[in-house]
Amino acid sequence: MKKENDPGRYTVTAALPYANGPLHIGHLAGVYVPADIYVRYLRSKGKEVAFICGSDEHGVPITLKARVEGISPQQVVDRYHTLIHKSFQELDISFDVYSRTSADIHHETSSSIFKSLHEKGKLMEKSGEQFYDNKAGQFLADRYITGTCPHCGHEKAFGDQCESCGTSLSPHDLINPVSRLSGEKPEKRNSTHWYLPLNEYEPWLREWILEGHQKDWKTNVYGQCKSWLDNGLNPRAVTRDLDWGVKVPLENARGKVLYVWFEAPIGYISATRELTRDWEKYWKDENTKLVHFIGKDNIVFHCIIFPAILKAEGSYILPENVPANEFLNLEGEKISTSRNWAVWLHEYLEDFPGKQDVLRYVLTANAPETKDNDFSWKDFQARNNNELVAIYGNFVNRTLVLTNKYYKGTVPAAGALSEDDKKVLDNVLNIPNTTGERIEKYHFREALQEMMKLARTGNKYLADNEPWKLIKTRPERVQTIMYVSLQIAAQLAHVSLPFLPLTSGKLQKMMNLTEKPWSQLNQNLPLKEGDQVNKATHLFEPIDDKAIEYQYEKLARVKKTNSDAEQQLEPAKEPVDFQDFTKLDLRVATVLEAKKVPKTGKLLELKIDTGLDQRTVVAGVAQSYTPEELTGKKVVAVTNLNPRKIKGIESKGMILMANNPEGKLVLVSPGEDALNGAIVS
Ligand code: B3M
Ligand code: ZN
Repeated sequence: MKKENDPGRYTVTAALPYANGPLHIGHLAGVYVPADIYVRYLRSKGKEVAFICGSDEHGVPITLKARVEGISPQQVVDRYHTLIHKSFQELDISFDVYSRTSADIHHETSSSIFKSLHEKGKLMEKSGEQFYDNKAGQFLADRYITGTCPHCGHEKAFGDQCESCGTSLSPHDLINPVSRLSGEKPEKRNSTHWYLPLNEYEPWLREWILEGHQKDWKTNVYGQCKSWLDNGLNPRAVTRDLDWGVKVPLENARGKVLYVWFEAPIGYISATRELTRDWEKYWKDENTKLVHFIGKDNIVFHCIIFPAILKAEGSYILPENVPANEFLNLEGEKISTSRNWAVWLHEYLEDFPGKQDVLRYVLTANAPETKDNDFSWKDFQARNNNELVAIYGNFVNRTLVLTNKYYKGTVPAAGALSEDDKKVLDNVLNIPNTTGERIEKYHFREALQEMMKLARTGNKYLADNEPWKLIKTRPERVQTIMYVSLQIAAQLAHVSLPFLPLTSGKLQKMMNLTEKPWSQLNQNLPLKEGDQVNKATHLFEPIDDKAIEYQYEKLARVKKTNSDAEQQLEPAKEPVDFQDFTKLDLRVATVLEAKKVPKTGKLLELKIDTGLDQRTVVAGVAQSYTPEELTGKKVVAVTNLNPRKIKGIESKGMILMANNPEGKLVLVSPGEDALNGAIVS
């Protein structure tokens, strides 16, 4: 049952964010901004679209967070569901429904799909050993357990996945498993679970993906699927011994819930049911095209496990495409919620009010479509100032200001078009096609570049033709120039819609345009002689260095907090009497000379002036200071230690040092005006 290439109806889903933290730019660039561009484009083409999302509110990350904060899982998800939903609305991501998996309709939908699979004999019941934490009195599913990854040796791999090498794991794979609840080695207890025999779907999956989608799925997506299939599929447990989640709807399943990755994707269906009674056409009609927007860590769940569930159930359509993105880094480092290394959407919206489109623009221009990519505040500023302000904004502003000045806002007659004018106008009609083609291929970066080509064309056209110089001498030519420029600006308003919805709306208003179906954008020029445009207001404004420095300061504070927390402090020492402390003779001294101790990488031989005498001290600081750097420095020396021979040199004392965050030694310095020989106490 092959679908026609361009069906009339689309179900577009965006990964359900975990309600255990706020949204950050990585989520936006990977999933929500591209999905929103795609959907706005489809709507503009007149397609019937259901754009589906909601919060993923089950799973161990949420119960662990609740435990750490001493609140209930429901309180955790209520807090973040509200925050996430609000941020999405402010960024103008145009979901048709934003639901949540703690909603009754989701519990009902997911348990009925489980029941249906169970009744059709599609699940296997199997009992086996599971890890159990005796102290905490509970089974340890997935992320409740950590240990060493058998593939890469990472010591903090989780029971479901190693975040270092990305391998998906089961708790039994971990070397030296430890409970995250008690920190103790868990014991094993018997427990019964329900499994989806994925291995039985392997031949079908191979045919459907490897043969059916080799051409149209992205290489990163196809590659991951192939490697899963080539490694062979095993039955997957779809239930867990937990109390937070969708209860397993069977008599003999007390204290068990559906595995979060079994029910969360069903959340797309539940949300569609919440949206409309007529939901089945979005999930059961062969003429509907289902597209999942996700990040690369979710590929296997959306391309293998969820399709197998849908196939087993039998009445649902399967995804046509799963355009997963790679990851976005921040200033060269992996974005991390736990390390607070992120640009949080709710903070961005506070720090840059009204600049939603700037973020959408930068994240699309930099989207990690084929490889991991980097976000930096410098680049953010440059793209705003040099592209949005200097090209797009500048062009539109000049065009409207001049039209108002010369013609009181009325679109002039085209007059005699030069070859160059004609070429530019051809471009105006052609760019909706080239932009749309790229969106349909999920090449959003390129699509954005096409849109920007139009702005660049306009900017260059005005600069080359300089109507302000000709207005006195060749007023007719200026009419033509302004006519052409106005067509470019108006088309820009239309073509920007999927990428920069707020800007597109503003510009349409400024130019008295009404939204036009995408398929008509290439038919006629957007304006006619005599149409009226309004006064210009600025679409974008420059972002100054201060605003960017503020963001860098924020990141520096995060770095500092993390490095303080990571410094492994030695345990406190046993108490001593004051008497014992005073036995040490600590004095201010000056380093007179310093030289390397031959054949050692670490040692310097120092000659110091202690006020009492000049003496030799050997210090292990050669990896932190050069001899030149130390010479002349004031130091604190312990002067009454018994002499020790080090590498044949008699060392009479030591100088005080401490570690810095990079693990280098720094002098404990008494200050330049301290006197040699003064007692340090
Ligand atoms: N909650 C998102 C994540 O891995 C995960 C997606 C579920 S989609 C059904 O961050
Ligand atoms: Zn690993």
